[in-house]
Amino acid sequence: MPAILMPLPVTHRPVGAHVLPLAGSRHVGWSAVAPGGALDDAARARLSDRRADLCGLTLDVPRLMGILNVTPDSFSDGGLLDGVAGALERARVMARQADILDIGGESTRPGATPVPVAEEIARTVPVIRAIRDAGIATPISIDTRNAAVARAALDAGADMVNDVSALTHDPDMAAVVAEAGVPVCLMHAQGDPQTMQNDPRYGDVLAEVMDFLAARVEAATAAGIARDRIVIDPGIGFGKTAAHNITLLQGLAAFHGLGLPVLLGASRKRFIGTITGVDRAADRVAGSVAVALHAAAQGAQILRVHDVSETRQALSMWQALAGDNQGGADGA
Ligand code: HH2
Repeated sequence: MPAILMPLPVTHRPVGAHVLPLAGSRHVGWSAVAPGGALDDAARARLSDRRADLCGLTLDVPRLMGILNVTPDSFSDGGLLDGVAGALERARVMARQADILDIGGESTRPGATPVPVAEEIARTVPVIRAIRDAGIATPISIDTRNAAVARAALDAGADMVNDVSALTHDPDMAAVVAEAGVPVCLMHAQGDPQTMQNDPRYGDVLAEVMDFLAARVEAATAAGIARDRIVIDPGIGFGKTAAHNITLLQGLAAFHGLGLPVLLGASRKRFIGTITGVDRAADRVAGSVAVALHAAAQGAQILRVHDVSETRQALSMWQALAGDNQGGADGA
């Protein structure tokens, strides 16, 4: 693995000779005057180039992925939705401000027990069908590690797959994604949900997570998944201590070096409780919004959140303050 390139993100500054867009962002640039030598053209392009559209969405502004868990046991919103009608109502509200709806039928919180595939399909597919039957056209991602669930969800109207195992859990998953020609999010996790928070360890968490994602991107493309349909995610909270999560968030911009859109899911997670002392996951909204704004300022393209309307409000203000850097003159 070559040395990690750490672009220094800058906002409030027009793009010009010395400030290039970070990963195609309209709001975030990076200083291309590298201390200690020039970057080669390929590395510069990977850090700056505009990412391919995802599910019809341009990725030059941060996009919100609203979480719709149809599970009895998710860590913060499990058991809240009353059947298909309840989930549809929540989807209708979320779709007013979310760019993508992420529907999950299996909790992957620390200590969660796996759900039989038939049960996961029975939880998610009727909700996806109901959303489509109601004429809600917002792109839907299916949050699953299982190929049969992904296939059933795509047949019912889902548009992309969000796999927290980065195609390692089910040997058939890569083929399902490749055949369907849909985007996929590859997320890093250390261990599986049941045991992942039992003393997670890394030598260099940022380098190891980047190495893992680079290898999974290679495996996905080798399985026939187009590179421009792959999204990467450092997997906040998946086999990580609060200190590991903070290191990954501080270094988030480095992930743009892989040349792919970055998704971040930190919403209401335990490390926010550890740092703030807020015990109840549903009360961690303000902390979650702070992390979302930090991720936006690091050029993350997709923010996976429970509290769509609060995050949208904060993001709208951040976007107004950050300005639109595209096509501006040099900042001199
Ligand atoms: N986090 C969770 C689930 N899916 N997918 C991606 N890509 N990134 C994440 O960080 C991520 C994810 C866990 O959060 P949640 O869905 O709220 O809880 P649960 O797994 O208990 O349903």
